[in-house]
Amino acid sequence: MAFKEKFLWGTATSSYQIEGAAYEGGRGKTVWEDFCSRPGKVLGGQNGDRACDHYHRYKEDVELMAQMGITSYRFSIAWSRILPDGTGAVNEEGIAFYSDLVDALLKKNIIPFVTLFHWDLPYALYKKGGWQNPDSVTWFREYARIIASRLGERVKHFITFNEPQCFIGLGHVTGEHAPGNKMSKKAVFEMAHHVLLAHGNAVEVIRERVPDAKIGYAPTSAVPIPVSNNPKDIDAARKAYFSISSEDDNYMWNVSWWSDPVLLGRYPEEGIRVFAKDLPEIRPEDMKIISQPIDFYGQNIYHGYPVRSDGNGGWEMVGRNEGYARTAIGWPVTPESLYWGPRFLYERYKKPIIITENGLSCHDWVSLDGKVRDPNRIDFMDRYLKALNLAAKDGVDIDGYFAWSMMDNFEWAKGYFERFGMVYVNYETQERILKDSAYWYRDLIQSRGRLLEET
Ligand code: IFM
Repeated sequence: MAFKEKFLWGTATSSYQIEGAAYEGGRGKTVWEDFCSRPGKVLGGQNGDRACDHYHRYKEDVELMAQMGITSYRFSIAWSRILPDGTGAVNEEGIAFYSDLVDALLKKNIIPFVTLFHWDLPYALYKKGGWQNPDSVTWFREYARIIASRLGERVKHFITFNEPQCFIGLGHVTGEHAPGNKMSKKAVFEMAHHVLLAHGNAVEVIRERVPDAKIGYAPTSAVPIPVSNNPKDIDAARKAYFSISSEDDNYMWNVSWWSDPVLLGRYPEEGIRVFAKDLPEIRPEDMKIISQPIDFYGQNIYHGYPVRSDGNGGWEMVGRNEGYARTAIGWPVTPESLYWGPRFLYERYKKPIIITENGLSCHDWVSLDGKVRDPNRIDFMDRYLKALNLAAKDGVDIDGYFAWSMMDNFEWAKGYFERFGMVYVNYETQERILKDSAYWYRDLIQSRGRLLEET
């Protein structure tokens, strides 16, 4: 077994997707309530008002985590529960909720991994220009300071942003997610720069308050998978992974624009060239703050795509086989992405890697005997974790794996139609049922991963 003894066996969720209680506990409105209320934006006109009602049922949920034997739990904090208007007076009820959750986790020896921002921007801040407003950097710094000061004695693991590609790209380029805008490239690059500055400021302020904190970042990527082990194909896939294109519908969907500044202290040259006319002023002192040292590099990986050398030092995509394996949401099943992704990222950024999300949606339902059978999820996780173990064997420094998701939840524009959880949620009754995959994961964790090598 290549995984470390202290490997983090986790599950992940996010505030808007599970908490519910959208109008309780002093929580302020977020961009998602507004987006969901607009006709046609979310399948079935659904929203996260109640979701999994985790706000009221967190004790039961932590009990389920303990039954699964997870060693760490990644959750996000709703900024507007702490600061209903995004800035100003702290809402003590919001602090109390997360503080109680942290206590419940620690009581079960589950390490809390706090994500500061998983897309639910306070609506009041959106009305002030959201991420386009340069003040967003100080708004976020202050919010991070409050969280670090109030929870930092018990919480030692922090992630600043989840998938900036999505909340900036899907939220402001394609408009598929809240706040649902299609903005100019100039505006989008300005926002992206503010998000990176906000990240660096948060790292700095958490470090000041919690000197023993482990701090990371959780962008996402689809991974180019070399079609063969020929070094030319491997090199082609590596190039594809870090390349930048302005052609795509969502030009924010790339690795290097979001990660080079954070980990290498500079924007990628290709991007500077391709996006030149739309870039804001980038000052050397900005890069210093953006590249505050972090402790681990999180990455959300769900799938990849085949790539080969084009014979001229470049790369080209290769079509998939007809009838290729797909998850319920339609994403390809590509376990190799959990080998090549961590490997390429570790080579370039040289930071311990944590897979901060990985998983799939399945067509799960309750069988006549009351169980939820999800063999596809077990097979998927088994294959992906085997690939990750292989990456660790080949020298990639991997600290942990968080399955997405702990429980079924509100899948953004897809509403409740996609079930990503290892715990089934009946949204009518709020009953929870551990799916077969939850028991499989429990056994795997108990074996400290050894079962991966026995089957
Ligand atoms: O549900 C999302 C999550 O919020 C961010 N990463 C991908 C998941 C599945 O789509």
